[in-house]
Amino acid sequence: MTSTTAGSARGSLLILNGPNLNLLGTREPAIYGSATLDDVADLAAAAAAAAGFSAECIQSNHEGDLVDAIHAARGTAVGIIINAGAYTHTSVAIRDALAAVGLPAVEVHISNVHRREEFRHHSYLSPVCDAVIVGAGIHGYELAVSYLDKTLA
Ligand code: CA2
Repeated sequence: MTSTTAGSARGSLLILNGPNLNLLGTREPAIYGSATLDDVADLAAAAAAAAGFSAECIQSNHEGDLVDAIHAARGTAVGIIINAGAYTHTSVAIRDALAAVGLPAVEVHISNVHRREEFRHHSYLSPVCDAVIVGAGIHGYELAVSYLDKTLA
């Protein structure tokens, strides 16, 4: 799933969502709430637009697609917001891609991963992200846009 808003003065934010996040709003509402991924894309795009950014929202269940999207952001985006889903806890490839492009990046998790199973407590991505937002529900995406709004020129 990909959606893109029209160009803006401050440039584009890449908003990346990883595996199974396409199921948002269909199952596990106690953990992930009832909003859908389209709702997340709309919310993030609206927050981006209010701050003068455009937004490209991409979801993929495939690690290599996420790596490709991060590479493509070099030269096209000014910042990255990433919820890599379960790849957060496994993917050296996504970590290396984020480090390689060197764009400001914010890691977002809808749930409070630290209140959940031990295997969710470690993120390969946090050390290469500028900020990490967990447990704020889908509001975390707006907080991530706000962080980039405040920290990007
Ligand atoms: O809390 C988050 O945002 C997570 O990144 C979500 C991932 C999970 O593996 C991470 O540990 C934390 C899982 C996304 C699965 O999304 C679903 C949504 C609705 C129904 C089923 C799965």
